Amino acid sequence: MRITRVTCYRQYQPFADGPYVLSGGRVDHGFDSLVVRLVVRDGSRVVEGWGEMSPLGVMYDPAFAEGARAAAPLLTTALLGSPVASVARTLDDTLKGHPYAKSAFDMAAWDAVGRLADLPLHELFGGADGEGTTLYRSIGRASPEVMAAIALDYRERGYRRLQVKVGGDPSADLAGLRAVVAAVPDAQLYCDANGGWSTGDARRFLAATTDLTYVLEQPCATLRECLLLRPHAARPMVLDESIVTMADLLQAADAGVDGITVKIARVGGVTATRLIRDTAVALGMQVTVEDTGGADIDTAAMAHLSISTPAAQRAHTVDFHHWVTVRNGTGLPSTDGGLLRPPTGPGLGIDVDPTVFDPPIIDEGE
Ligand code: 0XW
Ligand code: MG
Repeated sequence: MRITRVTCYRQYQPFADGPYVLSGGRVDHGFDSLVVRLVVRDGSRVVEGWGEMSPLGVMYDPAFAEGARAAAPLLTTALLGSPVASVARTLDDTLKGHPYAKSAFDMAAWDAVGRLADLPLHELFGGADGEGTTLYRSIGRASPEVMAAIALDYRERGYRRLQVKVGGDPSADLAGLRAVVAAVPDAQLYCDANGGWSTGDARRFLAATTDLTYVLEQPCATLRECLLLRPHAARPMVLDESIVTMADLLQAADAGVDGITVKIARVGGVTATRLIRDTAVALGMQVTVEDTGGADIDTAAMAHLSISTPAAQRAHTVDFHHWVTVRNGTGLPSTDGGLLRPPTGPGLGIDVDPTVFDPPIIDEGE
């Protein structure tokens, strides 16, 4: 079962709902995605596998689209002729670090493995627990009136859970949060500072919101600051940007962090995501599996990894194919009722039509 051809495409995916605004004045307008196709031969049988990775601009994680494209020729050369089963090892032996640059290749290998096994990926990852995974939408930083209007719009579109972006001036953050709560009092809320607060800012925000119910997400930039804050936050805390390695996960669990968000690109692909997810589950934590960006291909991967996470410990995920104005696959089930359902076909279970892309940036092998 060797990889015989590698093709890479670039797809720009503008946001459907306008600019995405995080703390610290960070803004982005779309995902700049790397799509990878691997052709795998098993005797006379030939299958294709697809993978996708997009960072959120250059300002969210230590990752950037140009970096992924720069690493792609090196990774392509290493994978050509190599066994699909050891893709993660081959990628790590070839390039130290740069997990995001490896993610689409690793995902494509898993799609191919699922097709060869004739099983949807969630069957290989623990089996489906439930019908679908609760979807949330992010409300970027804006005036309280605009944030309230966006919250109402998302609720009308069926999203039951909202992630309110905070992490700036705590009193402005508070005004935005209270406007969202007034507009949709029944929504389940996460306040995501994306690491924008000092420990002092976070403590001010926490003190001013003791009457509200929400989960606190990534309050400060470093793992150390978040863990120093942990005993002072009398509410659940989940970490996202700070969870990159298994060591980060273990440190967070030991300090009483309640949950993690595993982003497929951040940790380097589906292989590493599974390992971190399963360890977090064994540690009794709440787990979200999602990613930094992408469209249908990436959403399919999130759907399989999420539905195979035990429902009692699964938080939520995102439907990126509805965040952007372009598509790159067909076959994702409906998200009615605010649920991301997994495709049932083998591998990722979606069909990718390469004619939607511009000519490939890499096409090697036969
Ligand atoms: C909401 N997200 C999943 C989308 C962007 O990649 C950032 C991320 C977050 O948690 O802020
Ligand atoms: Mg987050």
